[in-house]
Amino acid sequence: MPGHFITLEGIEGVGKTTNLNYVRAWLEARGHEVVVTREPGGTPLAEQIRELLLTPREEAVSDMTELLLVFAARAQHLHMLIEPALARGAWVLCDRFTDATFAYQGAGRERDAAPIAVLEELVQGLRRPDLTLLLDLPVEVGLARAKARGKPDRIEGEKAAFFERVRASYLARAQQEPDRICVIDAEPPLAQVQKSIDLALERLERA
Ligand code: Z5A
Repeated sequence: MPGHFITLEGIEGVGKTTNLNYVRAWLEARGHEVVVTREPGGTPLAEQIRELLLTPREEAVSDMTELLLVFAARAQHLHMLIEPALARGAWVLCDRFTDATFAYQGAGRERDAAPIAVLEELVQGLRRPDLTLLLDLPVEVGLARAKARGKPDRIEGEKAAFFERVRASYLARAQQEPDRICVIDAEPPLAQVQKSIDLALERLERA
């Protein structure tokens, strides 16, 4: 039986890493093989591309360069890790995926979504997540949480308006695809956030 593909999304500071570990434990306790990974990254080559993307640098990075690097990493990640894991029946748990590209390289950078949709088709074919947990927070709360963590990367250095566009894009996508994208209020204490996550996982397990 083919596996399941779950992604976690949201602006900085929403608690993706924290909740990814929670989802992993939830699935493993039910006897599933879980593969935890992230984007950009997930294989040695894709992790090198992540470094290129996120390291602050003096040379300006064009929006198209950024977009193509994201999809180059994704092509490698799908080929080497995600597709083989799903084929053997594992549950793949990925910290960010293509919703992030629409949100950051599209809305954040104020670029047309059409080329992103073309690359999505080219790189992924029909592959889409079965479930996306969209952790949602007001931007100022997320940025305050992220700031407490230390030095920002190249994208984290963007202004609040950039993250407002990113958040709005995520929420708009959730409205367009309510069966796949489950919006989780990430502001309450963790235990409450995780109760909402439980419900979404139970629904997917039953499906
Ligand atoms: N990017 C892109 O541009 N295009 C793409 O297509 C893709 C990615 C795939 C790296 O992502 C960058 O890549 C990202 C977008 C870009 N750039 N930025 N900026 P990342 O996912 O690796 O980076 P991140 O957004 O900084 O994620 P993170 O490290 O996983 O952080 P997080 O989501 O904020 O999670 P956290 O570390 O678990 O939580 C942050 C803090 O909040 C931490 O101290 C927690 O203890 C705390 N926390 C969590 N939940 C709560 C609750 N409920 N209450 C109180 N405190 C909490």
